[in-house]
Amino acid sequence: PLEALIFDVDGTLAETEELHRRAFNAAFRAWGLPWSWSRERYRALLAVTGGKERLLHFLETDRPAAAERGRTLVAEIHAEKTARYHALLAAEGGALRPGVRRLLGEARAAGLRLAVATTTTPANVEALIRIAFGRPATALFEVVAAGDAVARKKPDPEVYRLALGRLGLPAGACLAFEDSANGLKAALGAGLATVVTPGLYTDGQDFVGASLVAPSLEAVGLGELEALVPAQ
Ligand code: XBP
Ligand code: MG
Repeated sequence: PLEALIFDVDGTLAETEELHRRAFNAAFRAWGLPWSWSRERYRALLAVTGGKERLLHFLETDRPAAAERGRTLVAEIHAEKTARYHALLAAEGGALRPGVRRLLGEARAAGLRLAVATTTTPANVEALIRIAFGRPATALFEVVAAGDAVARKKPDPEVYRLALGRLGLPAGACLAFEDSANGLKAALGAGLATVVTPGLYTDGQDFVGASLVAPSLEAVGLGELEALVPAQ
């Protein structure tokens, strides 16, 4: 039976990728770098998960001269980007995707356990949850498996395995929630039945293997979710 729900953050709880993109561009400007990622460009860049990994990939493929300073430059720009992202979240609010707040409430009321498995940093999870719920992330999610806690980011299943280990549950007792093909691959790789709600940057991707694909969680109820995992 269903015992826990494990949520991706970016794109799934909230449409944060546009804020991430703008935060990257603001960080480039702050560093005097004449780089700017358009929405179209960012859509392609999202194939590389993890902000630091994405930036390194951009340097290696587009800016070989800067790539020589590689990881140091990436760490510096990324720290600036994280600060800009927090400022954007604070200024514009962390609007949750439709159905997210209601489903989390229903799940808690039904005694389900809640976890997060994300590529972004714990600080970014904390910032979003505090702004959206007015509470610390740990007040809502028993387990937060995030970013650099694993060696290999999504689509590798490691972050989902970490979440399952911390919950102390088998994959068959849990459901994953994702918005992207990379996230879905990670969840499936850990043996999890997965609900996909494609978002602004992930619509049109390949979601084969998902247990349910819905435009959002707005019309998704707990009963429907319970039927997606084995009864025994
Ligand atoms: C989201 C990501 C993250 C964010 C940026 O992937 O790839 O990198 O874009 O966050 P998922 P950081 O939703 O599959 O976890 O810059 O903090 O990495
Ligand atoms: Mg995502």
